[in-house]
Amino acid sequence: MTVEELALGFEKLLDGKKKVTIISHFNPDGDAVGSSVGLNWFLLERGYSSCIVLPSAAPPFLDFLDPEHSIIYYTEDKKRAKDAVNGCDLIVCLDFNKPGRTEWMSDLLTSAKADKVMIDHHPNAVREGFNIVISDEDASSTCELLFRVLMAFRHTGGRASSLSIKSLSAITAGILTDTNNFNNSVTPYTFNVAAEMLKAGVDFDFLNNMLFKRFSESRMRLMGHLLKESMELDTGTEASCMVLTMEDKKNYGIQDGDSEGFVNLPLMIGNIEISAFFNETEDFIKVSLRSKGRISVNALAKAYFNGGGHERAAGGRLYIPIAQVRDYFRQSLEQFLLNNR
Ligand SMILES: [Mn+2]
Repeated sequence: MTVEELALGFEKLLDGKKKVTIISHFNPDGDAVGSSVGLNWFLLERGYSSCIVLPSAAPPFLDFLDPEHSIIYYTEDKKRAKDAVNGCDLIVCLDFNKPGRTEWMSDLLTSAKADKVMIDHHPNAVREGFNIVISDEDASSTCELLFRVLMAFRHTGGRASSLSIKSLSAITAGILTDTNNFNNSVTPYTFNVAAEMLKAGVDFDFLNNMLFKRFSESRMRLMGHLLKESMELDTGTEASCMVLTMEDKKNYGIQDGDSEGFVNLPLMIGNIEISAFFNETEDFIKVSLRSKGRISVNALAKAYFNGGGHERAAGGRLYIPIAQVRDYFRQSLEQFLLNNR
């Protein structure tokens, strides 16, 4: 079935529902928050009692998408989160392909009695337990896919202007962050959507400033430190390896979300094809992998880093001492390149 046909099924399923709860993934990013907020406004404006539940906090730079602080974070208010998930008649899951991506909310989500819809752009969506799964790997972002879905609704008649600016802005924010400002995963349709957003009055200057130009001085200094002291390049495997330790974070006084985007920097170097970024936390090492396209970091993350994602952007976790990370990465990558020639 096409996205448009599935969208009509979703619209029909919405008919007769009153309470909708929107859920996105653990460690929510711009696409997760943008799609959730965009759909939430769409539903609220059409008379639904709708709310958003996220498993964990969003990074502070996304605060502007939720100025009224209406998002329920499971980590902050378990009771309200549980009531919202158990007390609704429809759950819409955005920007994740399996319940496990909600971490500690996974059981809550799977055992909830409500009808369930998934809208997502990650590969290999798990369909079990969902009434409708709208999954499109070719979409740049869940926000782009959500927009396509809403435009297919009879109710909107394919007019972007039938959505409020609040809704359109949030959706645009997710497209901008997931494509890194139209740098990756874009298709002709992505630019069609951008054109529609502009025509409808979305303020791109404002979004650009809010999303990409509000970093702290300490984050910038830390970036310099990592590029100078931590980034190691291997011309053989054409890979870069960068490690952010807890000590670095303490020294520079930065929060966890502040290192967002660091992994993309080494790919600006001509002969670097893969970039790996390791972020030490209390419980594990957070792994981010990026590729210019020749090598699938999704497969690499699955094989060696307890994770997955997209062809060019993936992530995972390691449970080894931080001092062993560089060796582990080098060995895994060499093995992977041997196996995937
Ligand atoms: Mn996404």
